Amino acid sequence: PLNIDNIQGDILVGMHKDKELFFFFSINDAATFKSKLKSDILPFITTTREILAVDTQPITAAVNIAFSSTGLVTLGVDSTTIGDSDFVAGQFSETGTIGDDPSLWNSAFAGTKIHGVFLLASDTVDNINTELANIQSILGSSIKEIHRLQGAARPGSESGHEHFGFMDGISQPAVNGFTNPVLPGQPQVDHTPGIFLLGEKDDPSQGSRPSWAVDGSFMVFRQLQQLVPEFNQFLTDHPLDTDTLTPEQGSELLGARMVGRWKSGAPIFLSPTADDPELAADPNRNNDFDYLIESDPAPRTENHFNQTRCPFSAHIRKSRPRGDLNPIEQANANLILRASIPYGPEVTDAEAASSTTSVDRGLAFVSYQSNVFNGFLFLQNAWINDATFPFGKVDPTIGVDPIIGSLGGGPKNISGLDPAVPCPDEDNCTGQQDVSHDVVLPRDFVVSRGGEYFFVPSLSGINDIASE
Ligand code: N7H
Repeated sequence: PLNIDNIQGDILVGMHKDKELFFFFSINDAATFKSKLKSDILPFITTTREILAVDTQPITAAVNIAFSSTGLVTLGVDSTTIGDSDFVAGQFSETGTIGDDPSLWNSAFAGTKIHGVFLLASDTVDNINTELANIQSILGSSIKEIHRLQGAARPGSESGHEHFGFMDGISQPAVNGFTNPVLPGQPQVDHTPGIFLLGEKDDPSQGSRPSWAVDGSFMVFRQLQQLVPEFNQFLTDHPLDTDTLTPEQGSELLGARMVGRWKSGAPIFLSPTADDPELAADPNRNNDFDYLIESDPAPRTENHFNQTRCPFSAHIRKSRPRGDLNPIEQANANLILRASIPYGPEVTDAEAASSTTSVDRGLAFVSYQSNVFNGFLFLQNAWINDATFPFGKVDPTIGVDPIIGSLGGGPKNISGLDPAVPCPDEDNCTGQQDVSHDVVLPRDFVVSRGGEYFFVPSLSGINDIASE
Protein backbone atom coordinates (compact mmCIF):
# COMPACT_ATOMS: atom_id res chain seq x y z
CA PRO A 1 0.00 0.00 0.00
CA LEU A 2 1.02 3.59 -0.53
CA ASN A 3 2.36 5.58 2.40
CA ILE A 4 -0.45 8.11 2.48
CA ASP A 5 0.97 9.71 5.61
CA ASN A 6 3.98 10.78 3.57
CA ILE A 7 2.40 11.86 0.24
CA GLN A 8 1.14 15.45 -0.03
CA GLY A 9 -2.64 15.64 -0.17
CA ASP A 10 -3.34 17.36 -3.48
CA ILE A 11 -1.69 14.69 -5.64
CA LEU A 12 -4.01 11.70 -5.26
CA VAL A 13 -7.11 13.30 -3.76
CA GLY A 14 -7.14 16.98 -4.64
CA MET A 15 -7.88 19.71 -2.12
CA HIS A 16 -11.67 19.47 -2.57
CA LYS A 17 -12.24 22.92 -1.16
CA ASP A 18 -14.15 25.81 -2.71
CA LYS A 19 -11.19 28.20 -2.48
CA GLU A 20 -7.57 27.55 -3.32
CA LEU A 21 -4.71 30.03 -3.44
CA PHE A 22 -1.53 29.51 -5.46
CA PHE A 23 1.16 31.64 -3.85
CA PHE A 24 4.35 31.76 -5.94
CA PHE A 25 7.57 32.89 -4.28
CA SER A 26 11.31 33.18 -4.65
CA ILE A 27 13.78 32.25 -1.92
CA ASN A 28 16.11 35.02 -0.81
CA ASP A 29 17.79 33.35 2.13
CA ALA A 30 18.16 29.61 1.67
CA ALA A 31 19.60 28.87 5.12
CA THR A 32 16.77 30.58 7.02
CA PHE A 33 14.16 29.15 4.66
CA LYS A 34 15.43 25.59 5.14
CA SER A 35 15.56 25.83 8.90
CA LYS A 36 12.02 27.29 9.14
CA LEU A 37 10.73 24.82 6.56
CA LYS A 38 11.89 21.93 8.70
CA SER A 39 10.88 23.23 12.11
CA ASP A 40 7.74 25.28 11.47
CA ILE A 41 6.29 24.65 7.99
CA LEU A 42 6.61 20.87 7.68
CA PRO A 43 4.13 20.27 10.53
CA PHE A 44 1.51 22.23 8.54
CA ILE A 45 1.88 20.27 5.31
CA THR A 46 -1.33 18.35 4.66
CA THR A 47 -0.97 14.67 3.88
CA THR A 48 -3.15 12.45 1.75
CA ARG A 49 -4.59 10.72 4.81
CA GLU A 50 -5.48 14.00 6.48
CA ILE A 51 -7.37 15.27 3.48
CA LEU A 52 -9.30 12.02 2.95
CA ALA A 53 -11.52 12.36 6.02
CA VAL A 54 -13.35 15.53 6.97
CA ASP A 55 -12.53 15.17 10.67
CA THR A 56 -8.77 15.11 10.03
CA GLN A 57 -8.76 18.05 7.62
CA PRO A 58 -6.88 21.10 8.89
CA ILE A 59 -9.07 23.64 10.68
CA THR A 60 -7.83 26.77 8.92
CA ALA A 61 -6.50 25.66 5.55
CA ALA A 62 -4.85 22.70 3.85
CA VAL A 63 -1.26 23.48 2.85
CA ASN A 64 0.92 21.88 0.17
CA ILE A 65 4.31 23.04 -1.09
CA ALA A 66 6.23 22.49 -4.31
CA PHE A 67 9.56 23.63 -5.77
CA SER A 68 10.71 24.51 -9.25
CA SER A 69 14.04 23.25 -10.49
CA THR A 70 15.69 26.62 -9.79
CA GLY A 71 14.09 26.52 -6.36
CA LEU A 72 15.75 23.19 -5.59
CA VAL A 73 19.08 24.51 -6.84
CA THR A 74 18.68 27.59 -4.62
CA LEU A 75 18.22 25.22 -1.70
CA GLY A 76 21.46 23.42 -2.57
CA VAL A 77 19.87 20.39 -4.25
CA ASP A 78 21.18 19.21 -7.61
CA SER A 79 17.85 19.09 -9.47
CA THR A 80 19.32 17.17 -12.41
CA THR A 81 19.61 14.03 -10.26
CA ILE A 82 15.83 13.72 -10.26
CA GLY A 83 16.04 12.57 -13.87
CA ASP A 84 13.53 14.81 -15.66
CA SER A 85 15.00 17.15 -18.24
CA ASP A 86 11.74 19.02 -18.88
CA PHE A 87 11.36 19.80 -15.18
CA VAL A 88 14.95 21.04 -15.11
CA ALA A 89 14.46 23.16 -18.24
CA GLY A 90 11.32 24.83 -16.84
CA GLN A 91 8.06 25.57 -18.63
CA PHE A 92 9.09 28.93 -20.10
CA SER A 93 11.80 27.31 -22.22
CA GLU A 94 9.15 25.02 -23.76
CA THR A 95 6.58 27.55 -24.99
CA GLY A 96 7.40 26.54 -28.58
CA THR A 97 6.75 22.85 -27.85
CA ILE A 98 3.40 23.44 -26.16
CA GLY A 99 2.09 26.04 -28.61
CA ASP A 100 2.16 29.03 -26.26
CA ASP A 101 2.85 32.60 -27.32
CA PRO A 102 5.50 33.71 -24.78
CA SER A 103 4.58 37.38 -25.32
CA LEU A 104 1.19 36.62 -23.71
CA TRP A 105 2.76 35.13 -20.60
CA ASN A 106 2.41 36.91 -17.29
CA SER A 107 5.88 38.26 -16.54
CA ALA A 108 5.90 36.34 -13.23
CA PHE A 109 6.17 33.07 -15.16
CA ALA A 110 8.52 34.30 -17.89
CA GLY A 111 11.97 32.95 -17.09
CA THR A 112 12.79 30.81 -14.08
CA LYS A 113 12.43 33.24 -11.20
CA ILE A 114 9.70 31.31 -9.35
CA HIS A 115 11.33 29.01 -6.81
CA GLY A 116 8.30 27.53 -5.16
CA VAL A 117 4.57 27.64 -4.63
CA PHE A 118 2.27 27.19 -1.66
CA LEU A 119 -1.15 25.68 -2.34
CA LEU A 120 -3.60 26.83 0.32
CA ALA A 121 -7.14 25.47 0.30
CA SER A 122 -10.13 26.17 2.49
CA ASP A 123 -13.84 26.98 2.53
CA THR A 124 -13.17 30.71 2.79
CA VAL A 125 -10.67 33.21 1.45
CA ASP A 126 -10.40 34.64 4.98
CA ASN A 127 -9.09 31.32 6.28
CA ILE A 128 -6.61 31.15 3.43
CA ASN A 129 -5.38 34.66 4.15
CA THR A 130 -4.99 33.81 7.83
CA GLU A 131 -2.89 30.76 6.99
CA LEU A 132 -0.84 32.71 4.45
CA ALA A 133 -0.13 35.44 7.00
CA ASN A 134 1.01 32.75 9.40
CA ILE A 135 3.37 31.22 6.82
CA GLN A 136 4.69 34.63 5.84
CA SER A 137 5.39 35.54 9.45
CA ILE A 138 7.28 32.27 9.92
CA LEU A 139 9.37 32.67 6.77
CA GLY A 140 9.79 36.44 7.02
CA SER A 141 12.10 37.94 4.45
CA SER A 142 13.56 34.55 3.47
CA ILE A 143 10.90 34.46 0.71
CA LYS A 144 9.47 37.08 -1.60
CA GLU A 145 6.09 36.98 -3.32
CA ILE A 146 6.31 36.75 -7.13
CA HIS A 147 2.67 36.12 -8.03
CA ARG A 148 -0.58 34.86 -6.58
CA LEU A 149 -3.67 33.38 -8.15
CA GLN A 150 -6.84 32.94 -6.10
CA GLY A 151 -8.90 30.00 -7.34
CA ALA A 152 -12.56 29.64 -6.46
CA ALA A 153 -15.34 27.23 -7.29
CA ARG A 154 -18.09 28.95 -9.27
CA PRO A 155 -21.20 29.97 -7.30
CA GLY A 156 -24.45 28.09 -6.74
CA SER A 157 -25.48 25.51 -9.31
CA GLU A 158 -22.33 26.24 -11.34
CA SER A 159 -20.19 24.77 -8.57
CA GLY A 160 -17.92 22.11 -10.06
CA HIS A 161 -18.31 23.61 -13.54
CA GLU A 162 -15.47 25.50 -15.21
CA HIS A 163 -16.04 28.97 -16.68
CA PHE A 164 -17.36 27.82 -20.07
CA GLY A 165 -20.07 26.07 -18.06
CA PHE A 166 -19.00 22.42 -18.30
CA MET A 167 -18.85 20.04 -15.33
CA ASP A 168 -15.21 19.22 -14.62
CA GLY A 169 -13.46 16.65 -12.49
CA ILE A 170 -15.45 13.62 -13.65
CA SER A 171 -12.83 11.41 -15.25
CA GLN A 172 -9.78 10.68 -13.16
CA PRO A 173 -7.47 7.67 -13.48
CA ALA A 174 -7.70 5.03 -10.78
CA VAL A 175 -4.48 4.49 -8.84
CA ASN A 176 -3.71 0.87 -8.03
CA GLY A 177 -3.49 0.27 -4.31
CA PHE A 178 -5.29 3.51 -3.53
CA THR A 179 -8.49 4.19 -5.49
CA ASN A 180 -11.46 2.33 -4.06
CA PRO A 181 -13.92 1.67 -5.53
CA VAL A 182 -12.79 1.82 -9.15
CA LEU A 183 -15.63 3.14 -11.30
CA PRO A 184 -16.54 1.92 -14.80
CA GLY A 185 -14.48 3.76 -17.40
CA GLN A 186 -11.62 4.69 -15.09
CA PRO A 187 -8.40 3.59 -16.74
CA GLN A 188 -7.35 0.79 -14.44
CA VAL A 189 -5.53 -1.76 -16.54
CA ASP A 190 -2.37 -2.36 -14.52
CA HIS A 191 -2.55 1.20 -13.68
CA THR A 192 0.18 1.55 -11.15
CA PRO A 193 1.00 4.49 -8.88
CA GLY A 194 4.39 5.04 -10.55
CA ILE A 195 2.67 6.86 -13.43
CA PHE A 196 2.06 9.62 -10.88
CA LEU A 197 4.47 9.05 -7.99
CA LEU A 198 8.24 8.91 -8.39
CA GLY A 199 9.92 5.70 -7.33
CA GLU A 200 6.68 3.66 -7.22
CA LYS A 201 5.94 0.65 -9.41
CA ASP A 202 5.90 1.50 -13.12
CA ASP A 203 7.62 4.84 -12.68
CA PRO A 204 9.71 4.82 -15.90
CA SER A 205 12.74 5.83 -13.80
CA GLN A 206 11.97 3.64 -10.78
CA GLY A 207 15.19 2.71 -9.04
CA SER A 208 17.21 5.67 -10.22
CA ARG A 209 15.39 8.40 -8.27
CA PRO A 210 17.23 10.05 -5.37
CA SER A 211 15.68 9.11 -2.02
CA TRP A 212 14.35 12.65 -1.43
CA ALA A 213 12.30 12.35 -4.64
CA VAL A 214 10.49 9.08 -3.86
CA ASP A 215 6.72 9.46 -3.40
CA GLY A 216 6.82 12.97 -4.81
CA SER A 217 5.17 14.02 -8.06
CA PHE A 218 5.70 16.62 -10.77
CA MET A 219 3.02 19.27 -10.75
CA VAL A 220 2.38 21.14 -13.98
CA PHE A 221 0.80 24.51 -13.28
CA ARG A 222 -0.82 26.60 -16.03
CA GLN A 223 -2.74 29.85 -15.78
CA LEU A 224 -5.19 29.36 -18.64
CA GLN A 225 -7.33 32.39 -19.36
CA GLN A 226 -10.77 31.63 -20.79
CA LEU A 227 -12.49 34.10 -23.10
CA VAL A 228 -16.00 33.16 -22.02
CA PRO A 229 -18.15 35.86 -23.69
CA GLU A 230 -16.24 35.35 -26.96
CA PHE A 231 -16.70 31.56 -26.71
CA ASN A 232 -20.44 31.99 -26.06
CA GLN A 233 -20.80 34.40 -28.99
CA PHE A 234 -19.09 31.91 -31.28
CA LEU A 235 -21.51 29.16 -30.24
CA THR A 236 -24.46 31.52 -30.76
CA ASP A 237 -23.21 32.38 -34.24
CA HIS A 238 -22.67 28.76 -35.35
CA PRO A 239 -25.57 26.56 -34.24
CA LEU A 240 -25.43 22.98 -35.56
CA ASP A 241 -28.22 21.00 -37.15
CA THR A 242 -30.61 23.91 -37.55
CA ASP A 243 -33.01 21.73 -39.55
CA THR A 244 -34.08 19.82 -36.49
CA LEU A 245 -32.87 21.90 -33.55
CA THR A 246 -33.67 25.37 -32.26
CA PRO A 247 -30.75 27.81 -32.53
CA GLU A 248 -30.18 27.50 -28.76
CA GLN A 249 -30.08 23.71 -28.98
CA GLY A 250 -27.78 23.87 -32.00
CA SER A 251 -25.34 26.13 -30.15
CA GLU A 252 -25.45 23.87 -27.13
CA LEU A 253 -24.71 20.88 -29.36
CA LEU A 254 -21.66 22.61 -30.87
CA GLY A 255 -20.24 23.35 -27.42
CA ALA A 256 -20.87 19.79 -26.30
CA ARG A 257 -19.15 18.36 -29.38
CA MET A 258 -16.13 20.62 -28.81
CA VAL A 259 -15.75 19.28 -25.27
CA GLY A 260 -17.09 15.72 -25.66
CA ARG A 261 -19.51 16.22 -22.78
CA TRP A 262 -22.65 18.27 -22.24
CA LYS A 263 -22.54 21.04 -19.67
CA SER A 264 -24.05 18.62 -17.13
CA GLY A 265 -21.08 16.28 -17.70
CA ALA A 266 -23.05 13.65 -19.65
CA PRO A 267 -20.75 12.19 -22.34
CA ILE A 268 -21.95 12.90 -25.87
CA PHE A 269 -20.71 9.48 -26.94
CA LEU A 270 -23.48 7.95 -24.80
CA SER A 271 -26.02 10.71 -25.34
CA PRO A 272 -25.23 12.24 -28.74
CA THR A 273 -28.29 14.37 -29.50
CA ALA A 274 -29.39 15.90 -26.20
CA ASP A 275 -28.12 16.44 -22.68
CA ASP A 276 -29.00 13.76 -20.12
CA PRO A 277 -28.60 15.07 -16.55
CA GLU A 278 -29.46 11.66 -15.08
CA LEU A 279 -26.63 10.02 -16.99
CA ALA A 280 -24.33 12.86 -15.92
CA ALA A 281 -25.13 12.30 -12.26
CA ASP A 282 -24.56 8.54 -12.31
CA PRO A 283 -20.89 7.75 -11.52
CA ASN A 284 -21.38 4.19 -12.71
CA ARG A 285 -22.38 5.32 -16.19
CA ASN A 286 -21.01 8.82 -16.82
CA ASN A 287 -17.51 7.65 -17.71
CA ASP A 288 -18.25 4.19 -19.09
CA PHE A 289 -17.44 4.39 -22.80
CA ASP A 290 -14.51 3.77 -25.11
CA TYR A 291 -15.48 5.42 -28.45
CA LEU A 292 -16.05 2.01 -30.06
CA ILE A 293 -19.12 1.92 -32.29
CA GLU A 294 -20.98 -1.33 -31.81
CA SER A 295 -22.08 -1.52 -35.41
CA ASP A 296 -18.45 -1.49 -36.53
CA PRO A 297 -17.55 -4.90 -37.94
CA ALA A 298 -15.20 -7.08 -35.91
CA PRO A 299 -12.31 -6.87 -35.46
CA ARG A 300 -12.94 -3.24 -34.69
CA THR A 301 -9.87 -1.49 -35.97
CA GLU A 302 -9.08 2.19 -35.85
CA ASN A 303 -10.18 2.82 -39.42
CA HIS A 304 -13.70 1.79 -38.64
CA PHE A 305 -14.30 4.42 -36.05
CA ASN A 306 -16.44 7.31 -37.08
CA GLN A 307 -17.35 10.50 -35.33
CA THR A 308 -21.12 10.45 -35.49
CA ARG A 309 -21.38 10.20 -31.72
CA CYS A 310 -18.26 12.14 -30.78
CA PRO A 311 -15.80 14.10 -32.93
CA PHE A 312 -12.23 12.79 -32.99
CA SER A 313 -11.20 16.33 -32.02
CA ALA A 314 -13.38 16.63 -28.90
CA HIS A 315 -11.33 17.83 -25.93
CA ILE A 316 -11.81 14.70 -23.84
CA ARG A 317 -11.11 12.42 -26.82
CA LYS A 318 -7.89 14.25 -27.73
CA SER A 319 -6.66 14.29 -24.16
CA ARG A 320 -7.60 10.67 -23.42
CA PRO A 321 -8.38 8.71 -26.58
CA ARG A 322 -9.51 5.53 -24.76
CA GLY A 323 -10.33 2.83 -27.36
CA ASP A 324 -8.86 4.92 -30.19
CA LEU A 325 -5.48 3.63 -29.10
CA ASN A 326 -4.74 0.04 -29.84
CA PRO A 327 -3.78 -1.67 -27.59
CA ILE A 328 -5.42 0.50 -24.97
CA GLU A 329 -2.44 0.04 -22.60
CA GLN A 330 -0.61 2.44 -24.93
CA ALA A 331 -2.52 5.33 -23.38
CA ASN A 332 -1.75 4.47 -19.78
CA ALA A 333 1.78 5.89 -19.92
CA ASN A 334 0.29 9.28 -20.70
CA LEU A 335 -2.29 9.60 -17.95
CA ILE A 336 -2.39 12.58 -15.63
CA LEU A 337 -4.20 13.31 -12.39
CA ARG A 338 -5.96 16.68 -12.63
CA ALA A 339 -6.53 19.04 -9.69
CA SER A 340 -7.51 22.31 -11.37
CA ILE A 341 -9.82 25.03 -10.06
CA PRO A 342 -11.42 28.02 -11.81
CA TYR A 343 -10.12 31.52 -11.07
CA GLY A 344 -11.69 34.93 -11.60
CA PRO A 345 -15.24 36.25 -11.24
CA GLU A 346 -18.40 35.43 -13.17
CA VAL A 347 -18.98 37.12 -16.52
CA THR A 348 -20.39 40.61 -15.96
CA ASP A 349 -23.48 41.92 -17.75
CA ALA A 350 -21.31 44.38 -19.66
CA GLU A 351 -19.00 41.61 -20.86
CA ALA A 352 -21.93 39.45 -21.93
CA ALA A 353 -23.56 42.36 -23.77
CA SER A 354 -20.37 43.26 -25.65
CA SER A 355 -19.15 39.64 -26.09
CA THR A 356 -15.78 40.88 -24.94
CA THR A 357 -13.71 39.81 -21.96
CA SER A 358 -12.59 42.66 -19.74
CA VAL A 359 -12.01 40.79 -16.46
CA ASP A 360 -9.45 38.00 -16.24
CA ARG A 361 -10.90 34.54 -15.56
CA GLY A 362 -9.99 31.01 -16.46
CA LEU A 363 -8.63 27.78 -15.11
CA ALA A 364 -5.78 27.36 -12.66
CA PHE A 365 -4.74 24.12 -14.31
CA VAL A 366 -2.88 21.54 -12.23
CA SER A 367 -1.79 18.09 -13.35
CA TYR A 368 0.31 15.46 -11.58
CA GLN A 369 2.57 12.94 -13.28
CA SER A 370 5.88 11.17 -12.56
CA ASN A 371 7.36 12.33 -15.85
CA VAL A 372 6.61 15.78 -17.29
CA PHE A 373 7.18 14.60 -20.85
CA ASN A 374 4.93 11.53 -20.66
CA GLY A 375 2.17 13.46 -18.92
CA PHE A 376 1.25 17.06 -19.68
CA LEU A 377 3.83 17.67 -22.38
CA PHE A 378 2.89 14.62 -24.42
CA LEU A 379 -0.82 15.37 -24.18
CA GLN A 380 -0.45 18.99 -25.20
CA ASN A 381 2.17 18.47 -27.89
CA ALA A 382 1.56 15.06 -29.44
CA TRP A 383 -2.22 14.80 -29.13
CA ILE A 384 -3.98 18.10 -28.40
CA ASN A 385 -2.00 20.29 -30.80
CA ASP A 386 -1.58 17.66 -33.53
CA ALA A 387 -4.28 18.17 -36.17
CA THR A 388 -3.92 14.57 -37.38
CA PHE A 389 -4.40 12.87 -34.00
CA PRO A 390 -5.99 10.34 -33.30
CA PHE A 391 -4.01 8.78 -36.15
CA GLY A 392 -5.29 6.34 -38.75
CA LYS A 393 -8.87 7.54 -38.76
CA VAL A 394 -11.22 7.95 -41.70
CA ASP A 395 -10.59 11.64 -41.36
CA PRO A 396 -6.95 12.66 -41.76
CA THR A 397 -7.61 16.36 -41.12
CA ILE A 398 -9.20 16.15 -37.72
CA GLY A 399 -7.89 19.46 -36.42
CA VAL A 400 -6.47 20.45 -33.07
CA ASP A 401 -8.46 20.26 -29.82
CA PRO A 402 -11.09 23.03 -30.21
CA ILE A 403 -10.91 23.91 -26.49
CA ILE A 404 -7.20 24.01 -25.74
CA GLY A 405 -5.41 23.20 -28.99
CA SER A 406 -3.42 26.09 -30.34
CA LEU A 407 -1.89 26.93 -33.69
CA GLY A 408 -0.19 30.02 -32.33
CA GLY A 409 -3.45 31.89 -31.74
CA GLY A 410 -4.66 31.99 -35.34
CA PRO A 411 -7.74 30.35 -36.91
CA LYS A 412 -8.23 26.59 -36.56
CA ASN A 413 -10.08 24.28 -38.93
CA ILE A 414 -11.86 21.52 -37.01
CA SER A 415 -13.66 18.77 -38.88
CA GLY A 416 -16.22 16.37 -37.50
CA LEU A 417 -17.89 18.87 -35.20
CA ASP A 418 -21.06 18.81 -37.27
CA PRO A 419 -22.75 15.43 -36.74
CA ALA A 420 -24.79 15.86 -39.90
CA VAL A 421 -21.64 15.36 -41.97
CA PRO A 422 -19.59 12.74 -40.13
CA CYS A 423 -17.98 11.46 -43.33
CA PRO A 424 -18.65 11.70 -47.06
CA ASP A 425 -20.12 8.23 -47.40
CA GLU A 426 -21.68 6.62 -44.32
CA ASP A 427 -21.27 3.06 -45.60
CA ASN A 428 -17.77 3.45 -46.85
CA CYS A 429 -16.18 5.79 -44.41
CA THR A 430 -12.68 5.84 -45.84
CA GLY A 431 -12.39 9.08 -47.76
CA GLN A 432 -11.12 12.42 -46.60
CA GLN A 433 -13.64 14.65 -44.93
CA ASP A 434 -14.74 17.49 -47.17
CA VAL A 435 -13.05 20.59 -45.70
CA SER A 436 -16.07 22.70 -46.63
CA HIS A 437 -17.75 21.09 -43.62
CA ASP A 438 -15.02 22.19 -41.22
CA VAL A 439 -15.94 24.51 -38.41
CA VAL A 440 -13.41 27.33 -38.35
CA LEU A 441 -12.56 28.74 -34.94
CA PRO A 442 -11.37 32.31 -35.51
CA ARG A 443 -9.10 32.41 -32.46
CA ASP A 444 -8.12 30.62 -29.27
CA PHE A 445 -10.80 30.81 -26.57
CA VAL A 446 -8.27 29.55 -24.04
CA VAL A 447 -5.10 31.62 -23.81
CA SER A 448 -2.11 30.49 -21.80
CA ARG A 449 -0.79 33.17 -19.45
CA GLY A 450 2.09 30.96 -18.45
CA GLY A 451 3.01 28.41 -15.86
CA GLU A 452 5.82 26.37 -14.41
CA TYR A 453 6.85 22.81 -13.65
CA PHE A 454 7.14 21.99 -9.95
CA PHE A 455 8.21 19.06 -7.85
CA VAL A 456 5.94 18.15 -4.93
CA PRO A 457 8.10 16.20 -2.47
CA SER A 458 6.83 13.76 0.12
CA LEU A 459 6.99 14.94 3.72
CA SER A 460 10.19 12.97 4.30
CA GLY A 461 11.48 14.42 1.02
CA ILE A 462 10.82 17.94 2.33
CA ASN A 463 12.79 17.05 5.44
CA ASP A 464 15.66 15.74 3.30
CA ILE A 465 15.67 18.85 1.09
CA ALA A 466 15.64 21.10 4.17
CA SER A 467 18.61 19.16 5.55
CA GLU A 468 20.79 19.44 2.42
FE1 N7H B 1 -9.51 19.38 -19.81
N1 N7H B 1 -13.46 22.09 -20.47
O1 N7H B 1 -14.21 22.68 -19.74
O2 N7H B 1 -13.66 22.06 -21.68
N2 N7H B 1 -11.49 19.06 -19.51
N3 N7H B 1 -9.84 21.40 -19.88
N4 N7H B 1 -7.49 19.71 -19.98
N5 N7H B 1 -9.14 17.40 -19.64
C1 N7H B 1 -12.06 17.85 -19.23
O3 N7H B 1 -13.92 14.37 -17.72
C2 N7H B 1 -11.05 22.04 -19.94
C3 N7H B 1 -6.87 20.92 -20.03
C4 N7H B 1 -7.91 16.77 -19.78
O4 N7H B 1 -10.52 11.02 -19.12
C5 N7H B 1 -13.48 18.01 -19.09
O5 N7H B 1 -13.44 15.34 -15.82
C6 N7H B 1 -10.83 23.48 -20.00
C7 N7H B 1 -5.45 20.75 -20.25
C8 N7H B 1 -8.05 15.34 -19.55
O6 N7H B 1 -11.94 11.40 -20.70
C9 N7H B 1 -13.76 19.33 -19.30
C10 N7H B 1 -9.46 23.66 -19.97
C11 N7H B 1 -5.24 19.38 -20.32
C12 N7H B 1 -9.39 15.13 -19.28
C13 N7H B 1 -12.50 20.00 -19.58
C14 N7H B 1 -8.86 22.35 -19.90
C15 N7H B 1 -6.53 18.75 -20.14
C16 N7H B 1 -10.05 16.44 -19.34
C17 N7H B 1 -14.50 16.90 -18.83
C18 N7H B 1 -8.65 24.92 -20.01
C19 N7H B 1 -3.97 18.61 -20.55
C20 N7H B 1 -10.06 13.79 -18.97
C21 N7H B 1 -14.63 16.59 -17.37
C22 N7H B 1 -9.11 26.10 -19.72
C23 N7H B 1 -2.92 19.06 -21.21
C24 N7H B 1 -10.39 13.07 -20.24
C25 N7H B 1 -13.95 15.32 -16.94
C26 N7H B 1 -11.00 11.71 -20.00
C27 N7H B 1 -11.41 16.64 -19.10
C28 N7H B 1 -12.32 21.36 -19.94
C29 N7H B 1 -7.50 22.15 -19.88
C30 N7H B 1 -6.73 17.38 -20.11
C31 N7H B 1 -15.17 19.91 -19.24
C32 N7H B 1 -11.85 24.59 -20.12
C33 N7H B 1 -4.41 21.86 -20.37
C34 N7H B 1 -6.94 14.30 -19.61
